[in-house]
Amino acid sequence: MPSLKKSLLSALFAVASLSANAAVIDFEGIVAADARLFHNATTYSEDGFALATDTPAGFHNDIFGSATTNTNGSSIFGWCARCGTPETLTLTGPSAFSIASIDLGSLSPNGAGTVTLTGMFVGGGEIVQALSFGSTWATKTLSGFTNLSKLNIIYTTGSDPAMDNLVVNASKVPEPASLALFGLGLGVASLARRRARR
Ligand SMILES: [Ca+2]
Ligand SMILES: [Ca+2]
Repeated sequence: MPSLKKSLLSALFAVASLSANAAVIDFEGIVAADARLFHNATTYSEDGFALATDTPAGFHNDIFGSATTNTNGSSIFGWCARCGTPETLTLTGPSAFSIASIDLGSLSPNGAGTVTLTGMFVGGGEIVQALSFGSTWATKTLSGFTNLSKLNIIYTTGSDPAMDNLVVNASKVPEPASLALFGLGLGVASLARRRARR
């Protein structure tokens, strides 16, 4: 009975997706359109994720409102406008997490350069990807950045990097009710399999 099996499977996937926490870190909601706030911040939190810098106050780690500088029309996070050395931003989640994409651009109409992402896997090891940025904002799709304990976002070359819309997904410890449902689903699925074999 393939259609029953299919619907059972999709029900299972629906239950499984309850244990994931998808979010977009978009830096909205705390800055007026014409403001430049969060100046020289060292930590920022959104959707259960935290962004920290290894560079103390004195550099630019700002959320810029949509009407300032070279934004994408919304609030963005710009950093390291005048760093002499690379600055590392570190993203951590409420648990192991993945990141599917990030928007990169430049604060300045003439800014361009390279940002390197290094994802640290929960079980050890890392994945590294260098991404170019320029005055035109672009979405960078990432592959393999899953099951991470943290993500380093490092400005490596150029000037005035900025980012927005980090599409992240953190695994969450399933609640007992979800676990019970999941177990029930498994039982029904194996029953259906047994029936189908007859
Ligand atoms: Ca958000
Ligand atoms: Ca934004």
